[in-house]
Amino acid sequence: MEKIKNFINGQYHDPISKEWLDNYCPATGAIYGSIPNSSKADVENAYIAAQSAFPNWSTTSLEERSRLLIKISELIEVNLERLSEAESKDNGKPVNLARRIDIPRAASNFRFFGNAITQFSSESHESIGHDAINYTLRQPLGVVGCISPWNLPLYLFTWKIVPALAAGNCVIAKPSEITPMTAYLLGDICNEAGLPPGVLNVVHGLGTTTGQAIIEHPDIKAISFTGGTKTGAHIAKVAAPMFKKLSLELGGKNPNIIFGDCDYETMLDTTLRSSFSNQGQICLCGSRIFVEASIYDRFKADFVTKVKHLRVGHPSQEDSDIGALVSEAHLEKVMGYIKMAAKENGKILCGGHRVTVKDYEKGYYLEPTVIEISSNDCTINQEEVFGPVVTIMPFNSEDEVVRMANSVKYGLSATLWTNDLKRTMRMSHQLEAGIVWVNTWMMRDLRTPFGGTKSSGVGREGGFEALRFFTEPKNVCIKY
Ligand code: TXE
Repeated sequence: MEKIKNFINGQYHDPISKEWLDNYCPATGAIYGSIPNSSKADVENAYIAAQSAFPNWSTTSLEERSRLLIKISELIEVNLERLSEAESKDNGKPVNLARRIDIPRAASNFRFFGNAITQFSSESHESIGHDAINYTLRQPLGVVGCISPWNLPLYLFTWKIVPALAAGNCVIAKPSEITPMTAYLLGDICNEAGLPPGVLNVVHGLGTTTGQAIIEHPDIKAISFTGGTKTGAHIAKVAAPMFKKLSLELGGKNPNIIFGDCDYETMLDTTLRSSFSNQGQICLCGSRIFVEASIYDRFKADFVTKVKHLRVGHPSQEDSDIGALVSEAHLEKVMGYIKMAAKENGKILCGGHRVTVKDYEKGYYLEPTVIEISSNDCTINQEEVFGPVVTIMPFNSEDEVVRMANSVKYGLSATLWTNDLKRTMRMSHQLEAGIVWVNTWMMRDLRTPFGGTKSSGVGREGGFEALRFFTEPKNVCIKY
């Protein structure tokens, strides 16, 4: 049994309450470890450590901060295999996905922001005619809170903590209680790299206990959160009276819009990925597929054939395309949506059932599922399912598909398949989304702004946007 501990002031600690939670392996359904359910007292200890580390860390030179972050990046790469296996076991994702995407991206996050901070500059404005000059300081906020979800555990955990650290803040971070393992392992890596104690503190536990203690803490200056829309709304409500800075990256219900003039084979392969990567548990997945009527029947036949060939299997097997969903509760929630879609006249073209994987009968496996629908208003097209489930329906005109694409409460990403430049330009303006991909999906350049509109969140992460979020601009006006 693996016992996870809190990482506070550079050391591992049991929770003060001695309260532990079970940690499940999604591939087997078995308990394989325990994690602290940290209380307010643990968060307070983390705060004291972070607050004590802040004066030195915030005045550490940019070169030294950069060196340390890049060193951590290198150590993540050294530990690639160990971290990939841990991520796969904890989350249920295929190990080959963790090895190709999750862990390399965590390393990239450290390298990218380690470099970006040395390029981050502020502005100056000369007030001509008034003999004055203004310049803007970009000061770190102090102690900040980072709360991350279970779908891309180390990838999103580091996406939050690294810009905060690069900008000179000290961090209290909480990974999801469902996938705590790689954030736990990161503590040792930070120590090996020489990150000073207290600069990064990791507390584990339930959102309603540990997470709540972080968001309620009066001296934690900002919260960077990725998770469900409902939790995001709750955090906004709790944080508002304390005027905490908030960055909220929430759910998505993203359209994947396919026109007849697209590069068909590339579109088909990418659509398979954008539908089912990570068991469909990525906020950017294109779960609503709209296909121009002229190619609808062809697409439907080809897509369903490809989906039927996807291999659901134990995540440690290299040839598994689809691993296990993250938890039993989540599996049931996703299956509930499939049942509801069928009730609302959705036609299940393939999938729809729990899969029994030999020797791992209690694992949380689900067939990749394609549902044909006739209206964008049905529940499965309006609510975030967050599983290996997509809908398809035809459209007849650009206006009609833009209207349907925008007719949801979410606005995270949209994907467009067309070779018509004018249409691309028009629709990129019209689609209500923080990110529009044209003829590709999930191509990420870490310099670009990342985040959503409407119920998909507030604020942007990525590049200098993240460094701006984690700093306070202060204008200094000097009359000479
Ligand atoms: O998320 P929660 P859940 C969506 C997806 C999923 C749904 C719910 O649709 O089905 O959200 O997932 C912490 N104060 N996404 O319930 O609860 C929690 O401990 C402070 C989209 O797992 O939002 C975890 O660390 N923190 C998403 C984190 O919030 C609290 C990724 C996210 O958990 C808290 C995941 C509280 N009161 C789910 N309550 C995306 N945008 O990528 C919970 N938490």
